[in-house]
Amino acid sequence: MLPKEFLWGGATAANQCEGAYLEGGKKMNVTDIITSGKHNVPRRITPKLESDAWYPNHTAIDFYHHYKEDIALFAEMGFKSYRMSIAWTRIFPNGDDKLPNEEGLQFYDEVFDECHKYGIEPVVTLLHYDTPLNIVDTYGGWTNRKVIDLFVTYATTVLRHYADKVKYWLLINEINCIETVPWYSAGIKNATRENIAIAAYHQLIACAKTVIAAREISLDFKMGMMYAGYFTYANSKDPEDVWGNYAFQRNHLFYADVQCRGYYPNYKLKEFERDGIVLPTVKGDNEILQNGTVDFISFSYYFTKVAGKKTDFHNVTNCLSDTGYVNELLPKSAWDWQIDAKGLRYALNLLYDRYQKPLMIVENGLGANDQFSEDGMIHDDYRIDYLRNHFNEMKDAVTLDGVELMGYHMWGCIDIISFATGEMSKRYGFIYVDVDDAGKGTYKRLRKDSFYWYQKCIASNGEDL
Ligand code: BGP
Repeated sequence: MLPKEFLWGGATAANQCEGAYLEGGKKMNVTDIITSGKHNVPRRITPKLESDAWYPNHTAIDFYHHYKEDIALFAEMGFKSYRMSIAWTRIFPNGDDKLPNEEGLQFYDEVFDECHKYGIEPVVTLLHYDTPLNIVDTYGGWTNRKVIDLFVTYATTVLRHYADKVKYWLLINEINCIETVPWYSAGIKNATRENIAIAAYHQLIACAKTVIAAREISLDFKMGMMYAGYFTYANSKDPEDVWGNYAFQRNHLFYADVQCRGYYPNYKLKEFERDGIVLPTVKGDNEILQNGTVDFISFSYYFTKVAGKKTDFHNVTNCLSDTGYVNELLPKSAWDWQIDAKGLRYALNLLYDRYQKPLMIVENGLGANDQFSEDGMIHDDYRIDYLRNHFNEMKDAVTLDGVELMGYHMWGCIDIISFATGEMSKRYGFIYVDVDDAGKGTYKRLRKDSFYWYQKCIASNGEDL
């Protein structure tokens, strides 16, 4: 049995659901200048908005105006928690404003009040791929140490303002993906090894400083890091592949190592030494890392990958793409993401064994090309099967392996913009939203079969699958 206080919920991100990209005082962030892509056509960063290009994050699913309806639907499913993010640019539109934007603070006050109306606990990500564009234009993004204090000012402002409404905070979404999506993660245009290492250093210091400040604001806060689940299997039993896989996976886990243990591990320092990368350390930084470790680890899990002697960690062009090898034993989604339910048990044990800290799944789910049946419904049995298989492995990790798991949040609990492709047609939700890849539609919401299945799952605390 899962613990009775298990947080069953769902997840979204501001930039992928809110829309209203210039409303309520908000200014642009790095996602607002990225065009839509397609399954195999990458999205484009356009420093100047192009009149004939489509920018899906500008409207998304208009959660900004539909949040009451959407949260009511989450409550109908029985959500205990809802993982969402605050857009930095709603609170400090330029990222460096002297005072916060009251309209932005008000918007999230209303969202959190709506959640609490139904007994839903918010789980709030402070930065989910949406660094203010002005931070990039004026400071050059996270390679500039100044951004540390700008982020800490933003973070402590919302931590203080929502202290009595939000207990669970996630620092930087998928912080290990700075290596592969540096623009989304850190507003880095020139993604050299050095720039990524420097920006990552500043983000890790910013996270630690935020945790230290959080302890002063409320002892009730639970501060979590957010790790992009890079869980890989060796491409063969060749020791070179086994080592290559180990090194690849550890390069991602490095970001969790620092946030959970409070220091840069030797294997990373030796790598930087070999590669002539000099970290921009400042006196006092080591103490900050040491004192700013997190309470729990949240992570995303979509797939496992395969890695080996030929996988070069620093040349993986997209955090969600293959590491060069496909596991032909596994089925794949319509977007070629390998489906591996057993891998979730492996992932939960790997993280728990390495850090002995409580875990929280804050992203998992199946992006699919949902279609209506003649009866006007969406019979997404494939999504129910995916979730049932993953929940069985998740329960085994808890009941058979003793993993401490705080909760589960299905990614895209309502259809939202795909991060990698900008499409709406890559649908994850329990709730269908009538918007197409060009932003056209009625924006009406519709319950899929999985909506009712998840309702029963939550009501039985994961027993009735
Ligand atoms: C993760 C991001 C999420 C979400 C997810 C699914 O990396 O943290 O924001 O988008 O990927 O990816 P996609 O939306 O491209 O299917």
